[in-house]
Amino acid sequence: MAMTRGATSSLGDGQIARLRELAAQLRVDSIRSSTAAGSGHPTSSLSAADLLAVLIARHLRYDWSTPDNPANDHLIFSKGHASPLLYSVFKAVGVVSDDELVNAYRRFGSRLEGHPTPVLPWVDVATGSLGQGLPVGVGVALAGKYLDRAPFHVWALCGDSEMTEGSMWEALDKGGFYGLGNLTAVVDVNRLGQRGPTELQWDLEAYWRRVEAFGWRAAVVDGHDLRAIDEAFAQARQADRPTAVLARTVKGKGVPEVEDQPDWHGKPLPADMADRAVAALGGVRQLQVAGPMPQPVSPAARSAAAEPVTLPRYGKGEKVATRKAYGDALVALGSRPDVVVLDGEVGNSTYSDEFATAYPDRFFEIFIAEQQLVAAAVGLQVRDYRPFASTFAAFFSRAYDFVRMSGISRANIRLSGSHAGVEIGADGPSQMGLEDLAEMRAVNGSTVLYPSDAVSCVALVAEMADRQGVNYIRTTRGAYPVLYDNGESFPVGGSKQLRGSDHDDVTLVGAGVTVHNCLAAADHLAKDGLRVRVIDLYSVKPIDRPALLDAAHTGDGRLVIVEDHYPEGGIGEAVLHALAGEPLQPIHLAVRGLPASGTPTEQMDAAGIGVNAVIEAARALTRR
Ligand SMILES: Cc1ncc(C[n+]2csc(CCOP(=O)(O)OP(=O)(O)O)c2C)c(N)n1
Repeated sequence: MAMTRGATSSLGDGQIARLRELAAQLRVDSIRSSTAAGSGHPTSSLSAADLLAVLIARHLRYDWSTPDNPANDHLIFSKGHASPLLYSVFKAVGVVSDDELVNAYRRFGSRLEGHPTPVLPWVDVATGSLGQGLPVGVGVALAGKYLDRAPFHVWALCGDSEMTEGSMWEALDKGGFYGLGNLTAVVDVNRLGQRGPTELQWDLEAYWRRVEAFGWRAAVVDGHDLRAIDEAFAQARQADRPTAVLARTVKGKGVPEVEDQPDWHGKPLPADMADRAVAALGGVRQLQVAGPMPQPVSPAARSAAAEPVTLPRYGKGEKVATRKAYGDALVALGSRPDVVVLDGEVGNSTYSDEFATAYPDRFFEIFIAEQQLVAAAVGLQVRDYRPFASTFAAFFSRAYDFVRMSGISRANIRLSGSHAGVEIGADGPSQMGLEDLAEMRAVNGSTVLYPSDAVSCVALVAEMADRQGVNYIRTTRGAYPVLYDNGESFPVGGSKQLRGSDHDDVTLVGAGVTVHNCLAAADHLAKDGLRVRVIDLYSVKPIDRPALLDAAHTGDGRLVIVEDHYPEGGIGEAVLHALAGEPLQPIHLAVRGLPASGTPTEQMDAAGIGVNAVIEAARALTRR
């Protein structure tokens, strides 16, 4: 393991003195803001102050007056709890005032939230759930290297305890695989985590071996040696593979009373201690730093003109799986140069491989790394691409914290979960998405769609392309008849009435595969003389309350809701919530208990969501 010593850094003594002053200001402001707020993480900020001083003054190419300049570098605080340092950086570059920093940080209504979010125009994504910033940085760097082909660089500040998150190693793996020379992880190895020493403490050699094994360059530096940091960053920018700057630092550096002390994580300095520390650091400063500006770029991909999207067409009655229609729709959307597709090594099951064949330059195989799959999508949308990421519905649960944080990031992403429910049949419960609707419905600002046929599926995939927020579409493994005419519209928030009149006795509400069970049941019940309405609830969130209300009023509140999902948080609860306060006679058919293997029909019958169960439920309601 070789240490970067700073021997080739061009920094003269005057520049070093100015950087020292800047670092002192970042320390002073981190202390003042957190002490004034009465909360925050000053010691986590102090350890990285020298790293950030050198970065913003000398290496981060950023036009602070135009945060949406596509040529800007990206700065991601993966250790988002070091927000006092980030906001002190924003003061030092002149975009946040000293008054706001000290008097608004962590206060109610302030944009300087406890952990950074994109309400601040210089923040790409929300961080604070550790292990997310670097994986998102991989997505941003993928866009830079393969799509924009622009010279911007991505810098991610990471904590050393954060490095034990598996998602960080998913990011290191994919950063190495894709040769992301435009990505640098700056690891603040300050030996301490939240409750005490980290797993590797100051074993820099172990970090070095690990990151090199993942195909990264490792630069080991004393994280308080400004020349060494400068040299490491300069080399990182020139590298043809990603760099991890492994910086040996001291937590609380600059305040001897707390330096390298275990009990100071996440604690502001008391006022008297803060006063002493600020005085010892040379007092309050109002330095402004002007770092390097980006070179203008014209991103390659976006200069290509979009051709009109022509959605695939299907014959009514033809049996087509919605997962296949999803793949077909992606290919159609590929005429838009901003559409990109990511896969979790199941592209031949989700049919995203159709896009891979048609548009290999805009397809990213993330392999079996679902956290990185979602994070890469988030990173790509930072660069204004429209990512579609797909895997089995069940496996998004591995990445759920990334989906949750996407909601906080106000990220515009599109997720497709295939192989939903017991309908998948023989593979058994490990492969069945039975919780995904609940997971996705719970995300801030999400949209949840569940088409029953190929025509509605392609229409909804097209709708998703232009929607904001976290958009989820659930697809089915098996092939079922096409129900709709090509070109029919499926607005998000709507539903379709497939059977019924103004005088129905009972309404059957299904979505996805259970729509087909409802239709078969309705046809059977009609022979008994029952007037049955069938609603295809293809938009689970937002939900079509007027249509449900009308059904409830028409049928005296008699509703059979059928879903291939556990009862908690699925379609039944969505419908009942939408109709809260209405006089209802609902029967909620959902998967209860643990399925095993079998044919799709056996599975649905055993779970009590098959055709016979729907018929029985409707009869039970109308007999009352
Ligand atoms: C996923 C996740 N788990 C736990 C936490 C709680 N937490 C906040 S900071 C921290 C310690 C981080 O230590 P390190 O990465 O070494 O950063 P440092 O503060 O030492 O610079 C923990 C456990 C979190 N924010 N996110």
